[in-house]
Amino acid sequence: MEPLISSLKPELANDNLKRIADKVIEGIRIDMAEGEYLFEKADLALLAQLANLVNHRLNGDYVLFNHNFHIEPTNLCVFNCRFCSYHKAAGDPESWVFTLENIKDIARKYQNSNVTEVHIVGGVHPKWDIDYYGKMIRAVKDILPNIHIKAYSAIELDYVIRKSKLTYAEGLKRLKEYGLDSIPGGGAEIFDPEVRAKICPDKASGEAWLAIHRAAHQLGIYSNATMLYGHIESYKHRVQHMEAIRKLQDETHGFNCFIPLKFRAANNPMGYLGEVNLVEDLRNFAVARIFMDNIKHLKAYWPMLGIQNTRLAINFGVDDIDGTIDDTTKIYSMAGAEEQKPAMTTEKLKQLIVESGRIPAERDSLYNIINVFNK
Ligand code: V47
Repeated sequence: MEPLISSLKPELANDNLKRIADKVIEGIRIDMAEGEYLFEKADLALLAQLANLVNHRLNGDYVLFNHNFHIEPTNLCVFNCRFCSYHKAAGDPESWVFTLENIKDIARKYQNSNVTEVHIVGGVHPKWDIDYYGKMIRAVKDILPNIHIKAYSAIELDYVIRKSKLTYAEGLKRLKEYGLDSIPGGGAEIFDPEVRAKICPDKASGEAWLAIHRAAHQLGIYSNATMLYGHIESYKHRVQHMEAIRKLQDETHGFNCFIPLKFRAANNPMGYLGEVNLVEDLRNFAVARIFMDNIKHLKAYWPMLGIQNTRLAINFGVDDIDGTIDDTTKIYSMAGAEEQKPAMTTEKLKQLIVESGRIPAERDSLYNIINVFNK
């Protein structure tokens, strides 16, 4: 059901908010100053109404999920992101490096299952070259020939492609030949160079992240975009970040979804900052939904947000809650997310969506709906 936004309009005492709300209701894009204004001044109820309206126009009552698992090939990393709880030095008892055989063993667990996607992402190993990254893809496809491979953040790609002395287009083309299907959204963090200098000083810049995704889209490789929020960034930084992604999407139409990722504070050098509260999470989802008018899907990644909060986020513009995941990611459990062993059965995912008053639908990795669960 279309939200009753008209009933809210006369109650807005603030003229600026009224003007912004009118634009959203009329389907007109809001600009950066208006995005910032929503972050600063709009109350939760208005944001929910507007975000629901935008989402409903794009996605109706469907909330999507898929059947996926993760492979995290290593947590060794040449970079030192200060928010990271996951990377370890070589020799640390908590470090790991998978061989191609290890990767095949993981893939074998999903033979005869209903998974349609594997998400491969990890630390940036100092020694691996582009062909090793390709061989990891091929190892999975040898065992699961029909699986969609969403692999490697722009940070891994930037490092290994440059190391292999290739252009982004050449490197991506090579990985596509090995079987790469799409690219996850990791590594975007906040694009602003001053923020980046403080939270992830030594890794690829925002421009490099955008250039990798542009090159991928030009080769017909779809991708996702993320934003790490709730640390030292300001609302302006969030809006600038979203604007850069919105602009690239106008140019390429290659982003499938936008994924705000809440900074989690356990076991990392930025932990002293603490974490933003749930209201801030919901406000952030809503503004993202309103601002990113050209990206159809907004994902809440439930292992990061927690199951109860994901249920709430569905009423703040979220239409995608990722997948079953099956206990295969450590990035968030090591950073203190409450789902220590992230796995959800299809039944639980469906129940979560139904309890939010929406219709669960299983999607594939390119967001085609495969199954609708009406009852
Ligand atoms: O880039 C790392 C984030 C990202 C912390 O594309 C942290 O479908 C919070 O990008 N607190 C990697 N966040 C994960 C990622 C992702 C996840 C799910 C789905 C998709 C997709 C992509 O995780 C990193 C960083 O932004 N991260 N440490 C932390 N302490």
